[in-house]
This record gives sequence, structure tokens and C-alpha cells, in this order.
Amino acid sequence: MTDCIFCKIINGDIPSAKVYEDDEVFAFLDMSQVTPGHTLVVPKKHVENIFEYDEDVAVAIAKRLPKIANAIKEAFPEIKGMNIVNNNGELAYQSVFHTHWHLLPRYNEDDKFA
Ligand code: DGP
Repeated sequence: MTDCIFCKIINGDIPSAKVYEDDEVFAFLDMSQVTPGHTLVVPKKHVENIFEYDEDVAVAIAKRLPKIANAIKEAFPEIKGMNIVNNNGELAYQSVFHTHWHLLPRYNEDDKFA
């Protein structure tokens, strides 16, 4: 989709700090870095949110989450846990309408990042 920020990131038209890429999935650091290593995992196919997923998109994301979570944990050895969050629809705080999964690393005393 031409006016989608995340499609532009996937295509390399907007720079990003890439964490992972294969033929179906792209992952990059969220610009807000709620905690260090905060990553967004997105399907390359433009899908607005969970209400539009087909099984291929669901499987593509689900299959990669553990691998990407472990890669982030390796890069940030102080990680002690991780929240995985997916907002769907404006009312649910979705602000970019290309579906994405937030991987939010948790650290001891990470309220200091708030
Ligand atoms: P959500 O509220 O769940 O739709 O989260 C959207 C996230 O996308 C938000 O945490 C900030 C991030 N974001 C928006 N635009 C960009 C961008 O151009 N680059 C990067 N790296 N992140 C972005």
C-alpha cells in the first residue's frame, strides 16, 4: 500500500533499524523504545489488523515470534521478561494501520524508562 508507513519501511523507502527479515515477515526497532530493544514485528503483506488476518498471516507471525524474541534477548542480555502486545483498531490504541506486534523487553526496575 503506497501511503502506509510500515510498507515503506519494509520496502526500504523509509530507514529503520532492522532486527529480522525473511520472505514473509519484517521486524524493526520501534522509534519510541518504551524499553531498550522494543521491536515491531510485521507481516510484509499489508493487513490492517487482526480482523483481516488470513491463516497464512497468522501462522507467519506466530512462527517467528519466539525466534525474534530470543534474538532480542541475546542482543540485550539484561532482559528478564517480555510483553507481547498487538493493538487492533483506534479504540484499542492502534495508530499505524498495518498490523504489528510489539515485543517489549522487561528489565529489573524498568519503571525508570517510563
Ligand atoms: P500502535 O500504537 O500499536 O499502532 O503502535 C505504533 C508504533 O509504531 C508506535 O509505537 C510508534 C511506531 N512507529 C510509528 N511510525 C514509525 C516509524 O516511522 N518508524 C519506527 N521505527 N516506528 C514507528
